[in-house]
Formats: sequence, structure tokens, C-alpha cells
Amino acid sequence: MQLIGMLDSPYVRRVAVSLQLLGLPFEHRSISVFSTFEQFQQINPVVKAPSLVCDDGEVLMDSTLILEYAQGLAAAGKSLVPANAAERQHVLRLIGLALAACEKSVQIVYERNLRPAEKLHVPWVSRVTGQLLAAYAALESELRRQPLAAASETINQAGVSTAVAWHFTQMMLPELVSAANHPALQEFSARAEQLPEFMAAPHGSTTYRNA
Ligand SMILES: N[C@@H](CCC(=O)N[C@@H](CS)C(=O)NCC(=O)O)C(=O)O
Repeated sequence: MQLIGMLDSPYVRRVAVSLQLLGLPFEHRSISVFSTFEQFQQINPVVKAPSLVCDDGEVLMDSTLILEYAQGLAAAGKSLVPANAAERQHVLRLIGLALAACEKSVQIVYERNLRPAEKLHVPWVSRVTGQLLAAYAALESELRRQPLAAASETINQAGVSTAVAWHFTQMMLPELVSAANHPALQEFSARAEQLPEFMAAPHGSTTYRNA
């Protein structure tokens, strides 16, 4: 299967890290939804990153749906979401917060980079920034209450998504979300970024290569 999209997208990156943790080999094509829009369109006319080209050629999109598909391919016992209902509930809450943080970060990046400066709508940016800070405040308090595992064998999807979201926001919007005010997230992210699966798929324009 082929993972389409650049690793500067937190959604593409959470899939690239998760596929490795699930033991699923994949080819990565670092194609941009912006600078190579037409090339992306040839693969997926909707131009959403990530897209996943399955082995039979069918194209999936949306990181959560791709991960659900990937989970079905993984060997028995390899899972990033716990089977136990109570644990699963908590992991899903954290994933929801991390995905909201990704979405609000991406919205601000698009507002800054894609809209002419004179058309920037300040009340909208303020609203989204408030939502972003609320998501990280909740994640910070969750991690202080109950730290997340940060080893390749034990990290779950809450850990992958939280680490990827935090790193993305720190790379793109460090002045909006203070690392000093989120020590638990900062420390967890630093540990996760040292894992081989994260190092093999760094934020940016690099192409992941199966080791
Ligand atoms: N909910 C989607 C969000 C994906 C998303 O918004 N990706 C961005 C790149 S970070 C994208 O495709 N942007 C191009 C566009 O929406 O036109 C997911 O989880 O995959």
C-alpha cells in the first residue's frame, strides 16, 4: 500500500508512525496538496492528505479511517487502541483532543498562509486559538493525571496522536502555545520523538523509507 501526503501534515504523520507500530510495510509518496496539487489529484481527485492507496488500488482518505483499516490488517495482538471498554473510552477522549488540536493548528496555519493578510479575519483566528489552547490545556491536565506510555511496544494511539499534534503545533505555531506552560506534553513529546518510528517519519518534506 501507498501512503500519499507530506509528513508536515500531522494527519499523514500519525498514519506513518502508526503503520510502523502496527508492523505494516508501506511505500510513502511525499506529494503536497498545494505545490503538487495536480499530481495529488491524479491519485485522489478530492486532494486530501493522507490518502492511502490499498493494494487493490482502492483509495482511502481521512487518517482515522485509514487507521481503522490498518488495524484490521495488523497481526492479532498488535493494536494501538485497547480492547478494554474503560481504557478504550479514555484513549478515544485523548485522541479526540489531539485531533482537535491538529485541526485548530492547521486552520490557523491556513488562515496565515493561504489568505491575503488584509483578509485575515481576526475574530475567527481568536476563536480557533481559544479552542486550540483549550484542547492542549485538557491534554496537559490528562497527562499530569495519568502519563502516557512512550515506548514502541506500549505507546497507543492516544500517545501517537498527542505526540504528533504537539510537535506539529510547536513547529508551526510555537508563539501561540507555550511549551513552558505545558511541561507534561513537552516531556512526553521529547520522549516520543526519540522512538525509531517517529524518527523514521520526521515532520517535514522527507520521504519515509522502510528500514
Ligand atoms: N480529518 C482529516 C483531515 C486531513 C486534512 O485536513 N489534511 C490536510 C493536510 S494537513 C489537507 O488534506 N488539506 C488540503 C485540503 O483540505 O484541501 C484526517 O484526519 O485525515
